[in-house]
Amino acid sequence: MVQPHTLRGSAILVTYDKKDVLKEALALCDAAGYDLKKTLLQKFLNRSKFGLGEGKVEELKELVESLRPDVIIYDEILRPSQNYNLASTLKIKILDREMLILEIFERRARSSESMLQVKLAQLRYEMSRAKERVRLAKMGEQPGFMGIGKFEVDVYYNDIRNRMNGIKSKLVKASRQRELHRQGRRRLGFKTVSLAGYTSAGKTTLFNVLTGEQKEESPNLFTTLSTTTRKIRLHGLEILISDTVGFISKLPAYMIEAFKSTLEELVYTDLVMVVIDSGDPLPELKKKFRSCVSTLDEIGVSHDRIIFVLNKSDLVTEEEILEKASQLGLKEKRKWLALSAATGSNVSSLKDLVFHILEDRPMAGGGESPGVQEIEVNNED
Ligand SMILES: Nc1nc2c(ncn2[C@@H]2O[C@H](COP(=O)(O)OP(=O)(O)OP(=O)(O)O)[C@@H](O)[C@H]2O)c(=O)[nH]1
Ligand SMILES: [Mg+2]
Repeated sequence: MVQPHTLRGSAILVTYDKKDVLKEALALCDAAGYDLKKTLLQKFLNRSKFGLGEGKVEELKELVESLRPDVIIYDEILRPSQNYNLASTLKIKILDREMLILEIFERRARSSESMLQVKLAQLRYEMSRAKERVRLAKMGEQPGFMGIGKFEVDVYYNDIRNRMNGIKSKLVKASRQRELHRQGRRRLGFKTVSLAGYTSAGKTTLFNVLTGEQKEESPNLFTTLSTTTRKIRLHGLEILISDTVGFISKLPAYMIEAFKSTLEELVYTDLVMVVIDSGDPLPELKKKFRSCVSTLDEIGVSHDRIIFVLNKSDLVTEEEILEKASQLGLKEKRKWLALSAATGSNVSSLKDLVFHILEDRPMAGGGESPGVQEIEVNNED
């Protein structure tokens, strides 16, 4: 199902003067649906008052006046006071990296659970800003911050908290439902495999190849936001395989927290396949790799249950792949292999590897009955 690519508005992008960062920022703007009128490249985006240096703010002001974009996209996480200073000086809405990612998530969410997760992340973002507003109002520094007085700020703050609690309890229910599903699968003796990795690494493409599915794959970031699970048979072994939401660098902890019930699947799975885009240049590859490993650590996935799949081998030579694997430290201590989900090359080796690992391993959480039956394994709405 291809989404109509509706535009959300026009924007000026402010990002770092680094090739890989720029590339990702452009892809994020595209995924969020912004038409870029201009890109401003900077060495530093975290100066105290505006994020930008004051001279650059002047330059930006002129650009805003001549190009009249709907928003400024600021590819760094801004403190509420920095956001406020920029917005009030430039008289335009500022979307920082967090807000931009949230807009993409909002656009992409399909299942009721992922919609709730996005809503929760948005409220958390609001909450961190509201806290700052309350703090400033209490200090009497900015009593009319964004036109809101102290009393209203407190009311607003409580309102956000109540809405968050409402959503959290719905998510807890969804999470319990998942736990029941998991128990059911364990009782039936299924082993489970999950696909994880940086956004656009090719997880869904590989999922489709392994399952014969036709889930949406695209060069856009965050194509997949909800988990899909399918049953496959590997050399006679019944396995449940799940496709999951992609990771991205600088994803704040609260966003990981909001997607926890989806990402939780990775903790309870027998094997996690981390898909890596081996077509990426080395610095980008390393950055994404680190971001995946740290997200997996944060969720609590143990290293011995991870294998690394260097995907898109059709885009690079064999020597390059070996060099990249060695640069990532995979050759010494990790299980890994290279393949191309697009051409199908070496996918059979992956199947063999997964089969051997799962066959030898006692299952996560026990359960011995191999009485396989048809069960509902699709978590999507
Ligand atoms: N050349 C090449 N392209 C690939 C390969 N695998 C995937 N792609 C392309 O990479 C892009 C991203 O693929 P997806 O499968 O949507 O990636 P994903 O990891 O599921 O991404 P998200 O759902 O956004 O996290 C698509 O344009 C795919 O066609 C491959 O082996 N070779
Ligand atoms: Mg996907």
